[in-house]
This record gives sequence, C-alpha cells and structure tokens, in this order.
Amino acid sequence: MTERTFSIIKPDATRRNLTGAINAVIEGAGLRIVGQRRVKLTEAQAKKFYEVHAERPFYGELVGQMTAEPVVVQVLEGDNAVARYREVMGATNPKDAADGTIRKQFALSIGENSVHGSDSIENAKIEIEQFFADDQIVG
Ligand code: RTP
Ligand code: MG
Repeated sequence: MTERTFSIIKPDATRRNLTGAINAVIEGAGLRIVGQRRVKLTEAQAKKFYEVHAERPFYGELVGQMTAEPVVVQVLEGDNAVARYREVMGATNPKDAADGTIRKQFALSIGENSVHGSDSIENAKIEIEQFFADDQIVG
C-alpha cells in the first residue's frame, strides 16, 4: 500500500555534506521524496519531537545534537514507506546496521546516526503535520 513517512537527515550528516548521498540511497530504494526543506530546529521543536524520550539519559545530548546545525526534513512516499524506510536506515546503532543501509554507510555513533524515520503510520502522520503544510507536499 502506498504510504508516507517522515524523515530527518540529521546534523551529523548535513555537516558532512551527505544530503545528496543519503537521498540517492532513499531514491535507489524506490522511495519518492515528495516534500523536503532545510531547517534549523529550535530547542522547543526538538524537545517536542523527542518528547517520548524525555526520561532517557541521552535526551539532553540528543536535543543538543539535533539543534546544533541545520537538518533536512522530508516526506517520503512509496509502497510500505514506513517499514521500508526503517529497513533502508538500518539499526539505531550503526555497529548493528546491515550492509548497504544508510546508518552502516554514514552514521558516526548510536547518537549521531545520520537519519530519523517514523516508527509507525500513526507517528508518521503526526510528525509530517509538525513540519509540513499540505501544499508543501507534492506527490
Ligand atoms: P529515530 O527515532 O531517530 O529514527 O531512531 P530509532 O527509532 O532507531 O531510535 P530511538 O530509539 O527512537 O532513539 C531516537 C534517537 O535517539 C538517539 N539515541 N541515542 N546514546 C544512546 O544510547 C542513544 N540511543 C538513542 C539516536 O539518535 C536515535 O536515533
Ligand atoms: Mg525512533
């Protein structure tokens, strides 16, 4: 089924000029980039986005990293896009990520792991609405 998912190319990747290389992996996997913009997250935006992790020990560091430099927020569309993009990203910790995945190729560490992708269709919808107006997504 055709779905949409929300993606972030994180600061560790934008800093190293990897936006194009990551987009090539995304498009090569059959996902279409139907919305995209570059944005510097505010602390409030990052805190809200990662609210579910608020009690975790790495929360402060995560918010700090996500606001340090610009990110690229994206809407990806395709067959089973949510699950498909999770496959393409690879495991959270790049040490555990499969060959060919974005995190295996580009991530620096479990925290600076280059990309975010929604973990459910429900969360994808919430996350997309947080960053994109309807007319900013063109399928
Ligand atoms: P994401 O939400 O970014 O797509 O990644 P994920 O589902 O694979 O990982 P999740 O468990 O939701 O964690 C969100 C982000 O928090 C950072 N993290 N740091 N230092 C640590 O132990 C640690 N664990 C997680 C990562 O940046 C992870 O992507
Ligand atoms: Mg997650």
